[in-house]
Amino acid sequence: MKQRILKMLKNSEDFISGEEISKEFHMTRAAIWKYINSLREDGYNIESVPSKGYKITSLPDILTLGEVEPYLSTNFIGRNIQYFDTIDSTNKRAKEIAFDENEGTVIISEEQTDGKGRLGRHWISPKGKGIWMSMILKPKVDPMKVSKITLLGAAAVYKALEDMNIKSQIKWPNDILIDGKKICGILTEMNCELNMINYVIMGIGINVNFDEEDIPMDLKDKATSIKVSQNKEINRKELLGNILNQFENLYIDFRDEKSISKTIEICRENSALIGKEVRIIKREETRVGKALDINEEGELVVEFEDGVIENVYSGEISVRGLNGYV
Ligand code: BT5
Repeated sequence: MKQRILKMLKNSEDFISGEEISKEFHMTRAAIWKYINSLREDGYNIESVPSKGYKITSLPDILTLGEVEPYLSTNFIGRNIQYFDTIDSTNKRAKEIAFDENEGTVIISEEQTDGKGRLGRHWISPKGKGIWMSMILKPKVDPMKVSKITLLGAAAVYKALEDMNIKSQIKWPNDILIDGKKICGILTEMNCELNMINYVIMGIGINVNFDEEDIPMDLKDKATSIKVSQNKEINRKELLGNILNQFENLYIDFRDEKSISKTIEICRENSALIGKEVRIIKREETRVGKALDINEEGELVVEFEDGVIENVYSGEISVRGLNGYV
């Protein structure tokens, strides 16, 4: 009901009287007053004038469905958003509810107290400054193909930023960089049987409106935020809507087992690795080579020092820069 009252207020440029609202929703003026106060607690500024009624004067910077919906053009991705002010990890929460929720459900929190990177690493997720979200997906494809979902996510983030005139690069397989520094990481996890996926959780973390001082000292060399790089505050709702829209388009091809060449092309053309000397760490083994391409399977094609060319399907990659490998 609160959302319906909110919608009514948002759709009107003028004041709406308490009487009008109470007629529309068949409720008492006192009940309406309670909902208005609850909306105020959520951060909506609502002016009330005795003879005129209520009017929204400003919207809060929060990533609820109500706030993101105006930017959404999807059919199923992000149409159910479970929103938290604070949570340990959105990926963890998504795993807890994945069996019961539909494909496309998104968990979002303004802050994570125990955000996860790959291999149990920590992901810093300060309040209101980023997009910390996890998506529940249930593709009926071979579990072996799941790693491609990370590339779909990376391509979607790239395209969404491009829509907002922000140039980034994709560092295969799970990072987005601006000015050579990480602004986004993706963590894809799966629950499956031998040849059937129960669910996939794709977690995306984006440093949107961090200020310089929000980036911990030990990460300053390798991490930045969109705001720091562009020198301006970014509309998180618009960015999130764009990402979900872009992702749905790319995901449909994957889910329907069509070619994901659009995704591969985006990852290839905007790669931070192709043509560079790279160091690949995989299960304690470190190898050095040159990244040549990303093939149609989404694997990184690398020419190693001994001249052997191999397709790499996962691993930790660092790129040779001025100060060694970063
Ligand atoms: C990743 O891991 O890049 C995947 C990050 C996924 C985070 C999202 S947020 C929503 C969802 N819920 C979760 O709990 N997680 C997902 P990896 O490649 O392992 O990178 C982790 C490393 O990046 C850390 O060890 C730090 O060095 C660095 N790091 C930590 N927080 C960072 C941040 N906010 N920005 C840039 N780098 C960060």
